[in-house]
Amino acid sequence: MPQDWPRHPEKLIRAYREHGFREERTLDALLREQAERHGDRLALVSGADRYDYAALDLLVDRVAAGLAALPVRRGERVLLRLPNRGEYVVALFALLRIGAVPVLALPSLGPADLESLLRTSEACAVVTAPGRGGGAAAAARIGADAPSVRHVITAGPPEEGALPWGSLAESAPLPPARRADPEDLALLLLSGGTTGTPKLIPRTHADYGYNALASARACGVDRDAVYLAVLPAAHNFPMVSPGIVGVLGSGGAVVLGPDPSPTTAFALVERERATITSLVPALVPSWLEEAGRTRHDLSSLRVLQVGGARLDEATARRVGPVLGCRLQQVFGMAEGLNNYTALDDPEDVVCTTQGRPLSPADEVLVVGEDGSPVPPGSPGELLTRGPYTLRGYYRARELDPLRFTPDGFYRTGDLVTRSERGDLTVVGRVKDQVNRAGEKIAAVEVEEHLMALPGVRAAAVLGVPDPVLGERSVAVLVTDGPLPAREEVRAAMLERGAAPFKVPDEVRWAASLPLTGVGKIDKKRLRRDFEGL
Ligand code: OOB
Repeated sequence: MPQDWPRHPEKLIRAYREHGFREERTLDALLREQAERHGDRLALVSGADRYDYAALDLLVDRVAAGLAALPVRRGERVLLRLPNRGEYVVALFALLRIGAVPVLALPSLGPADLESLLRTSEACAVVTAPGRGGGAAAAARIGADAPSVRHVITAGPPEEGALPWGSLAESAPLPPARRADPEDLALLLLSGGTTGTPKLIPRTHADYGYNALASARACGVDRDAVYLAVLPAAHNFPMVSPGIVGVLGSGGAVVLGPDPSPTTAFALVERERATITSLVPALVPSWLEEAGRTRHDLSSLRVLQVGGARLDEATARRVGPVLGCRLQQVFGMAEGLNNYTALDDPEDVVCTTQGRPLSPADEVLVVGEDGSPVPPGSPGELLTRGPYTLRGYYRARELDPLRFTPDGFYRTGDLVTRSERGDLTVVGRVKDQVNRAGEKIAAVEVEEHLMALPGVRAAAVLGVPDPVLGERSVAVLVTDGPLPAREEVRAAMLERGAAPFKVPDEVRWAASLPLTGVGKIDKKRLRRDFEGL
């Protein structure tokens, strides 16, 4: 059988382990250890539910037993499509505890994405719950239709053919099972992607745990931290940078916010005395505005992490004075590499760069178009290799030569500059992607949907600067008849199962699209032609 995913070379893993660059415990053991050490400390808050470490660990044990009884077996994949609710954290650790592999799906994904994830992962179960966008019933139906899926579990209103979440938690806790090997596959994350179908990122206990705990150290997170998670919890940023896993692994408390609006979040900051939270740049202006008029006490907040997309300098400079806390820029990727500005970096570094790699073992190269390194300060593509960066996607070996160098560096597709002292600044992108308010959209995926519209002869999708979203997506269409209105495009794309956030924000007409010498759409020229959009 072909290998599902390429590991780091054995020798390198040994070297990383020797130097403490791989976590030696499984992810669920991190939680268990905290429960044994101080079971009565607060671990998780979700709405009116509060769990100390002992209660959370026991619930994880019960749900693990319930899942094992279905059965969900060691090594089998399970799609989690859950909003920021307690069930997400419990299901995640319960699956890890029985050695099953959670596939983390953001609730904003469309039916087509879910189908593709289920096909690639051959998941045996789906766990879903209604969130802000609803969609749990649709996810349950998709799960029920997928050939690999044997069980659909819903933490919402009863669904025909679905098991209620509550029935899982009624099981007696499992007897201690054989421990998973930390070098085993722990979970699968969704790549932002540049291809038509979503790619899955394999992460092991050893690399994900190291990512989370080393991040906790870099971010000053310890047992006194109270982390407010307002971004969708299945995203890598609120998971391990240091996020839910880093905070629980350090004995701190995680507060799940149901939505990222400042009014909801500020009430939670005050009520739970939150010390750290993380946002994408598109949310920062509304937080700053609301901070000016809120009556909530935000004095507990020590760190605001911002990442996922470019933060402009003017907004960055307002964070400290307005919110009364430190800004930390985070430039990360689900594929691995995390960069942070340090909490004690000079103001200029914090406000104008995206920081430095987390680990001394992270190798970064900034290369020009010919693949050779550029001098400090010059832009080039960021390549990286290290103890927690993937060596290849899951069941997509055909991508290896495109996305990795022969010696194992991951091609991030990000254009960066590196200063003399090693700080990275993201200045652009060579990958064909739109970064819309931190959500990544593969241009080619949207173009495929657009090409299916009647009368569309050619389609190109561009990300153009936007004051609110950072970037908005613009579709440029060559059509036989009249240009379809955005609403028509939206209806057609949703009909085809696309996620709503992937629908272009604007639809434009062109007589033709410029082509490169090899006949591909010349997006650089197209962008120039549409300058001032
Ligand atoms: C995070 O992860 P992904 O996988 O959704 O997206 C990764 C991509 C990067 O390759 C880069 O293009 C962009 O998102 N990005 C940034 C950025 N942080 C990420 N671009 C500019 N400035 C930044 N600060 O987005 C992610 C994962 C872990 C922590 C934080 C973000």
